[in-house]
Amino acid sequence: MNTAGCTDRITLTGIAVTTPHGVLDHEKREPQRFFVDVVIECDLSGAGHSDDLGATISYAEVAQDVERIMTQPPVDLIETLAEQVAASVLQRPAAEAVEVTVHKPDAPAGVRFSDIGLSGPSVTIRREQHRPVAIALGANLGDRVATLRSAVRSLDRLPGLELIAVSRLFETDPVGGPEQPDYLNAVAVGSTRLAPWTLLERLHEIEAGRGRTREIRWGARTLDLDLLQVGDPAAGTDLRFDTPELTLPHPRAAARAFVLAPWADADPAATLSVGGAAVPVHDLLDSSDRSGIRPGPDWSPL
Ligand code: A4P
Ligand code: MG
Repeated sequence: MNTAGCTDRITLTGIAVTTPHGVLDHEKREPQRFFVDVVIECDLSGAGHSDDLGATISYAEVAQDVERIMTQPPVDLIETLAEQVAASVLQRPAAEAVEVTVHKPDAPAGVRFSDIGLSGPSVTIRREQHRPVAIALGANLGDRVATLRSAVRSLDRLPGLELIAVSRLFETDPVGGPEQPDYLNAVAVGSTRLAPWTLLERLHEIEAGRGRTREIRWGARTLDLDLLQVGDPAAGTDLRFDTPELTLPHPRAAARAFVLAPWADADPAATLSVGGAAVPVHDLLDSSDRSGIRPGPDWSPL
């Protein structure tokens, strides 16, 4: 696992809200000034090249969320407000990490603060994205075990992805496409800080590095890496996308034993969002056609 952070930033400085918060009774009645700074770490290269707001985070929306959180009924601590702002920013698919500072310049602290600049107490917190992720691996050309092993090694070294478990190998009959050799399939589960489109781009780079070409849909391949799911459907935090470039959850995962068998093996408690409901992957596997699925060679890739 590599934990290097993204260097791109979106910064909102000094969002000003006058509202009542504090431990003392009068602070809960009388509005006072708060200033909030938000620094979001996210990969801005896609937005920079496409000029597409959907590939970044709208700073206007973040600012409005900050104002909504700050104007909720009074709480005691600026720590509580900072935590809620951070959680709200991290709901955005592109956000890899966030730093939030809440200033309370007029806080009753029993001393006099300087009149210069923004003085007085503040708290600063930094929170990172940790979204569960499941990645399917498949190969049916070349030295399949060696390719899958080196793919797992590349995933394990990918900055922003932390692998937790990799399934056993399953030997599987090809589904769809032209006549082709049997596959070896596996699933890796972990947690990621990356935006799903950034992670998919990294998966495509790993495929390309193992000689993957794309001539025929569902044709034979040295390596296929698919994103099955990002986020946790049981907690209602799984990300949904419906574009040709990125569809989440993977539209064919729920019906394919060559995905479900290794997924349940890597994470026996996994659930998959099917029609908006979180369904145990084990149950999906039980009701799928498992006739073409056999144990593959032994391996311990991590
Ligand atoms: N794409 C959109 N969403 C995703 C996602 N969640 N994960 C786009 C991965 N890619 C996604 O993929 C085609 C396009 O889908 C890409 O541009 C990507 O941006 P691809 O890898 O070029 O082609 P593919 O894998 O042949 O297409 P597809 O439709 O994803 O195929 P499937 O459904 O993954 O099926 N039989 C056995 N036994 N074992 C297998 O592993 N694999 C397939 C491929 C067919 N039969 C198989 C197996
Ligand atoms: Mg694929």
